[in-house]
Amino acid sequence: MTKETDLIYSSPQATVADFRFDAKVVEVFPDMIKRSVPGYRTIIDTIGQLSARYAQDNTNIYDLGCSLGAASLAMRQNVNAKDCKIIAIDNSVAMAERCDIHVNAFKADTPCEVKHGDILVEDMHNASIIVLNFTLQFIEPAQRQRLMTKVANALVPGGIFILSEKIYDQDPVCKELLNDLHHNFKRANGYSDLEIAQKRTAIENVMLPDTLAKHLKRLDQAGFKHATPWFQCFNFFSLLAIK
Ligand code: GEK
Repeated sequence: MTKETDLIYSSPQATVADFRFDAKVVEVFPDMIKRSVPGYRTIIDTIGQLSARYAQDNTNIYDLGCSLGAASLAMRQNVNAKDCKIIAIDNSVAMAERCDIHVNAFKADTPCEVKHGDILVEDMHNASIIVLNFTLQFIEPAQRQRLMTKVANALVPGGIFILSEKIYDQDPVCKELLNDLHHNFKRANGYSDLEIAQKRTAIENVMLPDTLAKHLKRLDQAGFKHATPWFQCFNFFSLLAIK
């Protein structure tokens, strides 16, 4: 795993280009996500715990938008069910290549196939667990309901879907406060105001958060019978839904 510090936005840039998951980001990704996403480690560890409980024999487990495979790895180390296969998918070549090296550097009974592909088009079936950890926010909003329905259809009965996202609050006062608390979190993790501002410019056309209510509505429309948020810190949350 790469140990580089994220300095991508530390110097002033004349024009800040839209954020991309390219080779430069791959190098600093573990540091970037740890310092930017409150609760990231808790969420990854809990995905591991849930995989011990929900993986069913002879099923697939999907990690959609896997980046460097932190969730795949947590699941690989915790799945007890027999003859499961983890399929980790990312549409960034740089991410998928590094993920393959990273995830498969560890020995475990459950195999992990890393695919370079678009989660909107890749086949999904016979799944007992599907993880979408901070990826839906990068999917075009018009495609999100279709993806939720595809996820629900791919799950076997009793299968679990874990969705983590940045959200925004409907109430403007609360929205502002949660944003502020998140910026304080980033400052406390060593990001300067310049880095925070430039990253925000880079990401604002690429990452489009929804409200929690919108996520729950989509899951309901997709046919999930049980859904609940299990984690929230500032404007970051994770929920689980069971078919
Ligand atoms: C983690 N889940 O560490 N198809 C496949 N991958 C995609 C698509 C798509 N259509 N769109 C975006 N991605 C990870 C973190 S990062 C979140 C996920 C973040 C991929 C994109 O290339 C990137 O690797 C990932 O989704 C989002 O648990 O950096 O905030």
